[in-house]
Amino acid sequence: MERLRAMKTPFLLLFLIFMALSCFREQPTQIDGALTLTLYVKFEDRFLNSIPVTIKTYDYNSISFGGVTDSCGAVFFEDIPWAEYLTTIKSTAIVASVLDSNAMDTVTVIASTLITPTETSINENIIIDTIYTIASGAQPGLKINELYTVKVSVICDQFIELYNSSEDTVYLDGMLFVRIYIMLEWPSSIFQFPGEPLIGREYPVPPGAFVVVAKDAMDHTNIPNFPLPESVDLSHADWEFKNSMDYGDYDNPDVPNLDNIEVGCRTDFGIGLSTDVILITDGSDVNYLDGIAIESVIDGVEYATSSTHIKDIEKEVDRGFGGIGLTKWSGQSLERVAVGFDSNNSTVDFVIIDHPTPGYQHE
Ligand SMILES: [Ca+2]
Ligand SMILES: [Ca+2]
Ligand SMILES: [Ca+2]
Ligand SMILES: [Ca+2]
Repeated sequence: MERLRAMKTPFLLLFLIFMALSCFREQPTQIDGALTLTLYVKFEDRFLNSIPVTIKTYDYNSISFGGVTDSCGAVFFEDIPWAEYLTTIKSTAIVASVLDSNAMDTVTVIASTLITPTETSINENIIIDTIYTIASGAQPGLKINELYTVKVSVICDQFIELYNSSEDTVYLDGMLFVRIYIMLEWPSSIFQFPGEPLIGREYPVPPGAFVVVAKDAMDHTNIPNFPLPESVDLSHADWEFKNSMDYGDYDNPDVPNLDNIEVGCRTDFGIGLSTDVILITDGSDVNYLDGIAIESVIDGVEYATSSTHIKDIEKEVDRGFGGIGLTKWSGQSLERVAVGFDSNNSTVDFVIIDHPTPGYQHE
């Protein structure tokens, strides 16, 4: 009994102090268990206003709180339990255009950040932190890492290289390669990996692995009567585009095929020499007649040689375009500046390299 009474008293005291302090919210509370969290939300160098922010802790039966950033880009959470919080953001935002310094673009920004209070800090009950959002589509995953499009001659030595920048194995089963004519509603070549989209597990790509998809998987440097040493040997590509309705389309028996799914299409996968948009999608939307669903897009890259090019794909997929200065027939290639690096803005994500690098990253 003695011990019970002794334990009850401090609890009662704490409760009374808590009640008293909660009447004066402007005073800092120093009670263990109360935290004041101020989060600033940024995209690139700009603070974002009117962005919904959710914080959630699993420490106390998974409690979550929501708020919206003010005109300074700040959101406040007061008197919340002292705990580790997962901060998540997914919202449309007005951000600076990458192609026109006087314009703004609407993009979807995302963030998923862990906020951990430290007991060693002087003001352990007050946390002020900045959440850096990224464009949706820039998170790690399967990336179009290189596009070798300009060729060295009329031969079909083009390829697209994928790279898995995530920490998880991804599966190519049922994924689509799509060439875009104008915007997602107008695809112009649609080829599919074998297997079941989303659930298939036949064609794994481990973390950090490259996948070379050739237009025609042959050694283009050593074609009888037409040797082109400056071209590229794609006879060991991982995959090749082969339209089974195009009997003239080369088929390397040792290299598996992606086949065309577009009714009536009898040509190989088209890759524009110096201007195009190439997408990889998860294959969940194969009804291409009403366009390609943006939710199914895993990665998309636009490229064009001219700086005055007008974009052909939604800025949600790629805010800019790479390839300014690419020269037809030069044998140059377009590769991400660093392996898998993706900010969803191909203007800065890609660089022109002198020679293609199928299956590896340029130095
Ligand atoms: Ca082919
Ligand atoms: Ca083949
Ligand atoms: Ca991307
Ligand atoms: Ca490469």
